[in-house]
Amino acid sequence: LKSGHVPVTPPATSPACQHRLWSEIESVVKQQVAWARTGIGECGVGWQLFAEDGEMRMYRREEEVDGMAVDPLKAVHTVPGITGHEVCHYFFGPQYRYDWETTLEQMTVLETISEDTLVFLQTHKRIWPASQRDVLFWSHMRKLPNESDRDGPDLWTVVNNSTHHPDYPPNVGKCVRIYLKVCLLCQTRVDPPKDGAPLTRDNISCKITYCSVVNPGGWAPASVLRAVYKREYPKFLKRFTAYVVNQTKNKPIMF
Ligand code: 18C
Repeated sequence: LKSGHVPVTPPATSPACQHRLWSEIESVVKQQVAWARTGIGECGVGWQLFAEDGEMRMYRREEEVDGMAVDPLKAVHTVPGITGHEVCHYFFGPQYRYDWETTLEQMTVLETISEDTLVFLQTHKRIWPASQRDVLFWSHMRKLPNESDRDGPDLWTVVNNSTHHPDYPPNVGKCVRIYLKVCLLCQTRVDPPKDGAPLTRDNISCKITYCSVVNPGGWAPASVLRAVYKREYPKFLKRFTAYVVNQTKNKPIMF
């Protein structure tokens, strides 16, 4: 993405704009999309490549808060045959989550703010000897108009951000609450057939950027956490994108 071509404050057209969380959703989405659009070499911070597989590259920065690793992650990937709208649709939709999220134990939708904005409570598999983790977050999916090419496909994003819920306070049961900020940003590329033939999935690809910061919320040795990151993030992005390719291969293209 070239800087300056996409508005970082798209028009607030979602019905969720009536909700108490709306101003936070607006500001976090704006900030996270701008951050996802900043290239690896552009921001003056030292990213370290830690995983590479075909088109996929994963970078992290080692950061600690109170001795706990909270390493920011940035991953980029290009996947043929799918659109940004499709990638965001399967990442956002609760009905698909158990299909691709391998660390998930249980997922509940606590609140439906609107069709593009949900509040989730999830428990994840335990890593011995640490305590099991849970996470409570709002999730918002949004189309960002393609300002650089008005006839080109729109960009799509899903932003997940930790929040509170009075009925589900943190750290009361067996789980330690983790805190996260996640942004998935997707740009569809179209390479139209030269002979004017109809567009097929062979003519499209999706550039995916995935950024996350996860605070483990309680004691977890940095070396174990970093080993978990290194194993789980590449596994997630490869498995999830293969899932989207598989789900969409015989369906009409959803731009
Ligand atoms: O973004 C992703 N998924 C979204 C939809 O679910 C959403 C949620 C993310 C939750 C991420 C936190 C997962 C904690 C998992 C605990 C580890 C389980 C390992 C089980 C091994 C059998 O945004 C995709 C998320 C991809 C997740 C990659 C793993 C991230 C690891 C984070 C570690 C957190 C601390 C765990 C404490 C462990 C102590 C050693």
